[in-house]
Parts: sequence; C-alpha cells; structure tokens
Amino acid sequence: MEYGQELRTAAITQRVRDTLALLRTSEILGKQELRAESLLKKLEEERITVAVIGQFKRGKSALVNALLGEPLLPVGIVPVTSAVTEIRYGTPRAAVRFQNGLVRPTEIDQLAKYINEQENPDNHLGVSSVRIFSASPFLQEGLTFVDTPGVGSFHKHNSDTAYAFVRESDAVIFMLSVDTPINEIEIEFLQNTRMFAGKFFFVVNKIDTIDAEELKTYLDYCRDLLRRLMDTQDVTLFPLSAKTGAGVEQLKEKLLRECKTGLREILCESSRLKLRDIVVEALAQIELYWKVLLMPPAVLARTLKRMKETLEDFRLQAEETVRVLHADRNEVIPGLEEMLEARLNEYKMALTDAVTDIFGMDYHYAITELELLARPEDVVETPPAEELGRQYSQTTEKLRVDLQETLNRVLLYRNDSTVEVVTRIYELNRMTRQLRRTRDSLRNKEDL
Ligand SMILES: Nc1nc2c(ncn2[C@@H]2O[C@H](COP(=O)(O)OP(=O)(O)O)[C@@H](O)[C@H]2O)c(=O)[nH]1
Ligand SMILES: [Mg+2]
Repeated sequence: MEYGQELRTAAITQRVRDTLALLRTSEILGKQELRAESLLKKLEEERITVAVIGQFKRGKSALVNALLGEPLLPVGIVPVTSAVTEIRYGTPRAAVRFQNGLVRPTEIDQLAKYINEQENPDNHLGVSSVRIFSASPFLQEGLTFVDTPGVGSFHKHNSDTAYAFVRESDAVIFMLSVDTPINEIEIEFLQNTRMFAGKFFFVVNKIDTIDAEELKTYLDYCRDLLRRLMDTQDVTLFPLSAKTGAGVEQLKEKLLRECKTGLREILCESSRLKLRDIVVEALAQIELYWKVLLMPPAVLARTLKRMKETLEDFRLQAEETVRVLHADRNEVIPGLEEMLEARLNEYKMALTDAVTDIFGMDYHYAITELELLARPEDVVETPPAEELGRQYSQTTEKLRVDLQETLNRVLLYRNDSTVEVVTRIYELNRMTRQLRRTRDSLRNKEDL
C-alpha cells in the first residue's frame, strides 16, 4: 500500500515536471507555468495546506484558535476576517503581504489592523494575505493552516479571495454551524471546491448552543445532504464547539493522523486535481490566443495601435512616478528603494491588465516579493534618489519594449516568413494535443 503510494507520488511529480517543461516552451502560458512551479515545489516539500472555509460567522477563526491552542486570530459577532491568513510552524512572528509584493513584518497583536473588515474596509490597504508563524506543535508535521474570509458575506471581495485561495489548498475543513441550516451559498461553494481539494473534513460548530436531541437531528440532516452533494457515502462529521473546546480534540487527532499517514495520498489527489486545472486553464488560454491570431489584419492593426497608445500612457506614468517621488535629487531617501520596487510590481500588474483588456488574453509577469526589514535602520547602502529614479525609468522602459516585441512576435505581426508562421501554428497544435492528452489522463483518481 505504502509502496503503491510512493509510486503514485513519483508518477504525479513526473507529470507535473513534464507539463511544466511543456508550458515553458510557450510564451503565452506564463501564468500556468508559475502555478505548475509552485505545485512542484509543494510536492517536493511534502507540505499540505488545510484551508478552513465556510460562510461568515460559522466560527472558522475561533476553530483555528482552538486547534492551535492560542488566540491568534480575531473572532467576532460581525464579519471580521477580511484577508486570507496562513499559519505555519515557526518562531512566533507575523508578516502582512500586500498585493504589490511588499511584505511587512508586524506584531501579532497588530494584525487586526490588516485583517479586520472593520479596520480595513473593502481591503483598501491592498492586503493580499497575512502569514503567521506559530510554535504550536500541531503545525509541526508540515501543515499550513489557512483561515479564510467567509463566503457570502456582504463584502463581495471576501468571497473572491476565499474562492481564489481554495484552488491552492489540499485539504478543506468545511465549517457549518448548528444555528443555521446549510444554505445555497454554502452548497455552491462546496461544489466549486470539490474540484480542487483532495480531502474534506466537515465540522459542525456551536454544539454548545443546542441539546443532544437537536444535535442528532441536525447531524442526520447534514450527513444526508453532504453525501448527496459530495456524491459519496464517505462523509464524516465532526460536531464540536470552538468556544468550549468540546470535540476539538477528536478533530485534531483525526487531522494529525491523516496528515501523518495520509499526507502523500492527500497531496497526490490534490495535485492531480490542480494539475488538471492548470492544464484546462492553459487550453483556455490557447483558445483565446487563437482568437487573437485569427483577427482580420485590419482589426489586428487597430488593436496593436491601441496597445501602442496604451504603452505611451505607461511611459508618461513612469515619468510621473519618478517626478512625484522626488527621485530627481542626489540624496538618500529612506524607504524609497522598496517603494519603487513596489511601484514596479504595480506597473507590471497594470500592464497585465492592459493586455487582457485590449487583446482578451493573459500576459504574465512574476511579481517580486519584497521583504521589508523589521528595523528600517538595518537597511544598508541605499543608492541616492537620482540613481533609483534612473533605474526605475530604465526598467519600466525595458518592460514596455519587451512587451511590445513579445506581442509582435506571438501575434505574427507583419511576419512574412511562411516558415515561421507555419512552425508556430504547428507548435501550437502540438501543444494543444499534448495538453489535451494530459487533461484526459488525469480525469480519475485511478488514473495515476
Ligand atoms: N456559542 C458558540 N459561539 C461560537 C462558537 N464558535 C464561534 N462562536 C462565535 O461565533 C461568532 C463568529 O466566530 P468567528 O470565528 O469570528 O467566525 P468566522 O467568521 O467564521 O471566522 C463569534 O461571535 C464567536 O464568538 C461556538 O462553538 N459556540
Ligand atoms: Mg473569521
């Protein structure tokens, strides 16, 4: 059994490697390439991510606190969690990651500022996630816990974040609570997550608020519904109270056992689902690319002209940034280097959006993570503003030129070489065939 599992792990790892190699041969599949890279890393590190999901107010944050045995996360009677929070094993510390790549070390008791819906309404601070390290022995086995904002709250951006994150998790703790029946939003969410996670734990929270008989009725109802929804008899419920701690040990034990002995199985199944999703996404991207390739020449010329104008706007924007930041002076401005790096990430994100908007297909840049030091005085040798400004201008110019060249090349713009055109089309068809084969061969659990 264990031997078979080892073979399966090796098999899926190889499949991810092969797919990655294939994706790398194309200029239009950068986003999928990145996803495949992180999937490979996860397989190699044998790390699994357990996401706690469910509608707001079910007690997700309270449960994570109960599991870890410390009140790390804010809990409240109104929706409070507005950012995905990752909790890993390590020396206690925390960092907030922003959408522009900045990573800011933060005291754990200051986190509410960033992950509280009330203190950071509609995520106006641009937080992308929060990472907490905790020395809780529970995390020692290579588990990463993720607390998500609830789906279906009035704050729509929360649902979006939760959805996006579930794609990256391997196991899911799906949280229900006895004070409300399962509703449509939860059902929809569950059906969407089924495609990505390799393992489900169903928790029924707040059992302290009802008596044993009511609980039995509720559990029977849930089990029945979940079996139908998940299309399997294999549904185990964990009734508990995150508040009083009743039932938490049982869930903990089960999680630990699964994650020790079943880690590879969970990882394999979740990797199969994720690889399939990456391949499906790549195929969709190729579809979009075909649409652009087959544009009538006049339309293509117009579209490229629009792109050119947009790039000119981008040039002016970069100039403005340098000017506004006073990066035209020969003095050292603390923090300016990180600020410009973050600006550069924002620039890349805006370019990506522009391409998507104009051509209807993706173009992808890797966003650099910029770890800010806990003590800014530790920063050594920051170049003077003038130099940083010059670098920023050069880098953004290179981005624009590269983008223009790549677009001309992949769109075969004014390319009179029949050989090149035919080769590209041939390559594209070959890629599509291989991706389809991979997709179809990952259809079932037994395929590995
Ligand atoms: N009675 C009771 N209340 C709970 C329990 N777990 C959480 N709560 C309460 O439910 C509310 C929502 O909890 P929270 O963890 O913030 O929910 P989340 O939005 O799913 O993260 C808070 O007021 C908690 O105190 C429980 O087991 N029993
Ligand atoms: Mg919460």
